[in-house]
Amino acid sequence: MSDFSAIDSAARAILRKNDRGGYTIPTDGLYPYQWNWDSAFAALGFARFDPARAWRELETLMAGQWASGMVPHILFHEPSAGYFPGAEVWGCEGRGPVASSGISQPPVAATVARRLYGADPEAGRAHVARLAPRFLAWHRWFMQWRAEEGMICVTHPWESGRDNAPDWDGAMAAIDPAGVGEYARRDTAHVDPHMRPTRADYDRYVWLVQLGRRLGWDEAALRRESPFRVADPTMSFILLRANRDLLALAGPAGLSPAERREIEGWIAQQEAGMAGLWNTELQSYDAFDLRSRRFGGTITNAAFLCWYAGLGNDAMRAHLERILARVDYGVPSTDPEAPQFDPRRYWRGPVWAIMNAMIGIGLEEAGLLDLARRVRSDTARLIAEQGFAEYFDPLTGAPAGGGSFTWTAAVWLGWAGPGGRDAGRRKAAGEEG
Ligand code: 9WN
Repeated sequence: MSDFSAIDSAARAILRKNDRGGYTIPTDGLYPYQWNWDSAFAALGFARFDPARAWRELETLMAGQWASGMVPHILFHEPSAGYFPGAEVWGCEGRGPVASSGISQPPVAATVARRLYGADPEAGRAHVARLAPRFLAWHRWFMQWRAEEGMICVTHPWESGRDNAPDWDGAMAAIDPAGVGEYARRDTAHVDPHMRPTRADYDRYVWLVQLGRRLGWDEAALRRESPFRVADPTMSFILLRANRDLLALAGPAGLSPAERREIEGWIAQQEAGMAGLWNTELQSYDAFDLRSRRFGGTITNAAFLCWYAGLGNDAMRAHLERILARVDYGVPSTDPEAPQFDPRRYWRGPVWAIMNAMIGIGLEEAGLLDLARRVRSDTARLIAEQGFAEYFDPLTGAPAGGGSFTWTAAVWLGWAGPGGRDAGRRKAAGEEG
């Protein structure tokens, strides 16, 4: 299909259809609530045709912030029977202004806010002034509770946003989920179970939620007691990028000199900490299990977020070239040469448009234009040929997971499609977006 304006309209229609009035659900049925990083990407899509709605998306997300600064990974605005685990399982009543989960997700929001602001500084000024103190408190929460040796860790695979990536296999195997009890998954009623995490994964996901609940979602207790504490390349690279973008917004947002120095300190701490994510054996960035002091041992698409954080190198470029040469559609979530590679199972092989967008943006900024073009055109081709799937098989392009997916539509509008290319900059220059 080469009628790009028809694809643009279809993408807009998906955002409108998934709009629940101020927040956007990822897709109807499978994910009926507001998810954290999904919302940030939704804003990127809305920015193309309704900037006010884009800002609203970020504002409803940040309105769910806890007093600790944490911004939950799910905000359960309206009850729904379609998803497990719901608010009653998390046990976070009264912790935040909106019913929510007890963990966070990669902080993409400040980066999106910078892009929205760049597209129209005049309209954006009041929004960044309101939002930046919230971003600051959220990033501070990460630095206080999740920074270990300058790396940013997750306390649940769901927090990384890459639920069943091989990165967590070692830490997950160390959990004995005995006593987790009976529970009924809802995801496999919506999607082919072969495209979803396994039962063994789910037992441990639920076990970790029960642990967090038992510990009252107390971060100090989690740091002391949870067997699952893994330094995550997604979280580390995305937060570093978000800190740089927040610093860039400091002027218009009216952050104080002390607050700017605080952000600069975080950036320095994170830059130094990245060495801890470098697996010399693999010659790649990798997840690092802080309990066992072992690397994950597999290259995932998260490692290729290094350029997005301003930290790429030749070894990572060589890995990306090697991996792209093995698939028709990049970037697979797991190295196709690794034994864990499974082209249809969620984060163990499939291509995800949002990861491609961040990888591609980083490559463009680093001047690796051929690679950036390949990642962008593969993403555009997948969407044009297969529609707005949650994820795609990197070997055949076949759509997988949920359909009519918000972030896939948003990535088309905001980055992969012809209109998304440099939309922010063109708008700022007074041209059509
Ligand atoms: C758990 C909503 C979310 C994404 C995650 C993706 C998936 C949830 C699930 O869906 O996770 O948070 O139930 O599988 O892995 O990245 O934010 O789209």
